[in-house]
Amino acid sequence: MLETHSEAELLPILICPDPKLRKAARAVTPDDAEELRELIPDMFATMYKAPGIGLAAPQVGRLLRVITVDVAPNDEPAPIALINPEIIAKSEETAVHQEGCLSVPDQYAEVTRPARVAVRYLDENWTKREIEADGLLSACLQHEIDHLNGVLFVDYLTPLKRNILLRKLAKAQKDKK
Ligand code: K2U
Ligand code: ZN
Repeated sequence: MLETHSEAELLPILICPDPKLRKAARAVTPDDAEELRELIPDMFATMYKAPGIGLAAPQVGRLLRVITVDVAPNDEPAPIALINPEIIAKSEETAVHQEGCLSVPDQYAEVTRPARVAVRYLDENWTKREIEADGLLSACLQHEIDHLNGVLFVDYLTPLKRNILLRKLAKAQKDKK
């Protein structure tokens, strides 16, 4: 029987300092529709398995401007796929969140970002949407959109803190081998 739908598969997550994490991703075009039909479910499966509350395509080696988030407010799953997301407004007010990153495993640090953002994007049905976010969703959207521009949360730390964190990561990666 012809397989009409393939199960989502888990994708390998690139680990810092993989150079691909530092490249800017290109905008998605309608020509990418076919590839996205597989990539988006694969990104959700990979994100939930990690577990994570967000994932950006460059983290699984695809330099496309696509992110998936699910900050699961009060544990109700709330999966959102955002294609070509753009921050179109951000608050003056800032907020501090403890951030982690699936590409910087087991390292956490406080990051200060605008408290609220408005994001314009295309959803997986290519419908133009706009969301306003605060709290963890706001931090997560900014964190994932940073990934599309080759920016990692460690870039917001002081050079001293960043070096300590990246040295701990490198040691942990070596000890795993
Ligand atoms: O690597 C990623 O992009 C997933 C990030 C998402 C995140 C963004 C902002 C603040 C926290 C996390 C995480 O690794 S997902 C794991 C996680 C979940 C909740 C809090 C901290 C880390
Ligand atoms: Zn990340």
